[in-house]
Amino acid sequence: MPVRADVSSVWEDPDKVREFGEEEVTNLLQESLEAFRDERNLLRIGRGKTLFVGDTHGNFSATKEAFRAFSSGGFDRIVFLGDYVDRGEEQLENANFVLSLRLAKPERVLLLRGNHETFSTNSRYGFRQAVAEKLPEGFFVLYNRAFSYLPLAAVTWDGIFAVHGGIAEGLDSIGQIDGLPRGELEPTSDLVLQLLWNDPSEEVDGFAFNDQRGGFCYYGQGALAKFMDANGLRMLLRSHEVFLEGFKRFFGGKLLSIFSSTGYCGLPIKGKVACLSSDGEVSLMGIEG
Ligand SMILES: [Mn+2]
Repeated sequence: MPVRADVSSVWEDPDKVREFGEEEVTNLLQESLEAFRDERNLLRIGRGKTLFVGDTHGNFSATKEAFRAFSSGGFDRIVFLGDYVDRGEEQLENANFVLSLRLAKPERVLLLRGNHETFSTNSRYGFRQAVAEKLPEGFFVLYNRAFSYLPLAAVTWDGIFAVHGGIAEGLDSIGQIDGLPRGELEPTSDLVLQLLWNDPSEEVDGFAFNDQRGGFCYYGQGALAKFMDANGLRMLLRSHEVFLEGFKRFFGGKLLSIFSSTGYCGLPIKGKVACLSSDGEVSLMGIEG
């Protein structure tokens, strides 16, 4: 019987995550996999003050800062939009931290899958190496197995659609999302890949080939408006792209993109998180770290 990871103590003191040994990590990953597997692909968020966190990419201190803002700000829940690993200095700590939060209080913590929570991507951008430096062979696949069951998107009570990349060409209804396959280390579904990889663009109206992202799409205002009208949505909240100010609004404010790490790849990013009040107002908050 493996030693259980003490996720409640991590909730009280995030740095406790540094004390996890191999058995605790094994248990954390197995319990996370089982918890995600029991969730739907599309999470439903009921009315309440909600904090959204964009890419953190191994920046454990930025994630801790976001969690402090959540804890001290009277929030009902926190939603992470993916990209916990790759690039940063403390990728294992960052991943273990968000997984611990999710297990400690599942009703208050939601985790979505980012494009870096896929095998081919995190093999290339640092996570495989970060795991190999601290844990025996085999753990890299255990992490990816847990990641493969992460939910893909969420929708709030007041019509905000939250997803890592964006809308997908060929996906007309949010109701289709629950039917998409999960549990693949490397997603094979074109729609899953687009949800994780697509980027908005003011230069196109519908969908267009995105040559920066190797085969995925740009989506324009027309494509987004059509999707939002068909699904009774009012805003798309996503992450996935770096902006020096930590955010960018597109399409007259119908889309908000946030990035929550700081100092990403040597760039002086002013990381931001997004706050949704229980009245449905969306505001931005700066992240140090
Ligand atoms: Mn991304």
